[in-house]
Amino acid sequence: MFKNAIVRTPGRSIVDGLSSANLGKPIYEVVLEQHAAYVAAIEKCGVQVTVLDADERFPDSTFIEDTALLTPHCAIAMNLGAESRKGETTDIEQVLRQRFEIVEEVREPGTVEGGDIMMVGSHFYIGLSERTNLVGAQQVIDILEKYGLSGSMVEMNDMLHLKTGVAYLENESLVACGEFLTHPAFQDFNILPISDDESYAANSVWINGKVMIPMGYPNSKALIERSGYETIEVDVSEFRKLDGGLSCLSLRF
Ligand code: CIR
Repeated sequence: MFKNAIVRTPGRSIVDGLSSANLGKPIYEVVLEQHAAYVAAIEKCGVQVTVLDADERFPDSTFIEDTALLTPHCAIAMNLGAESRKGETTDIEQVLRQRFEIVEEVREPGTVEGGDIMMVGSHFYIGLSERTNLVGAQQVIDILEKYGLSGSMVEMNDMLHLKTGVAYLENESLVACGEFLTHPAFQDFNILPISDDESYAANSVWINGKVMIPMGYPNSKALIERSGYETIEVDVSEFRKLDGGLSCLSLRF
């Protein structure tokens, strides 16, 4: 169960965020509305949300999930793989030090982004993406093992982050799309397959028994509900324009 979440208000500079989506620039007023609705949806799941001020220096800083991994034993501040995002961690480390006794760090030449890490109980799957390298992933695994946790690496080719295409919904179940449908790392799970035309819905988030899913993906919604979950739809279309999904907008612990 999650008790807390940390989010960061999007800044006006979000219009200059990294993107490969070709969906146009986000509209700031709508970004703020969608972000507020996202926070309200998490609160509805019984989670206390800390909202950090916007940081205009970093256009992508609202995608706060990428900056850290939070475990019951320690926080791990990431060294982001995207050059323009590296500075985001400095500020987050201060925030984490107020909440966690132990704050570990991923260091150069290792790079890891939190969107590449999927928690399954005490095990953490780490995608080797263009943002997360082997040295960084090994650093995270070494840190996890110090605290009785474990990690393993997942080869991947097609997606920005691991959790762009797979999300653990507890109960041995996960939603997956594309390359993760047949990926050897996930074959022991009950896989709820997300079709290519709804692949954005593979970035859903389990929070305290409910599944938050992006608005506008009816087949995925029906599939998840048929599998026994209550869903909460949240419109994050403005964040999609920057390759961002539901999970990347918060750190949950
Ligand atoms: C980026 O490219 O870094 C941002 N525009 C989107 C980050 C999305 N993060 C995530 O999926 N965890």
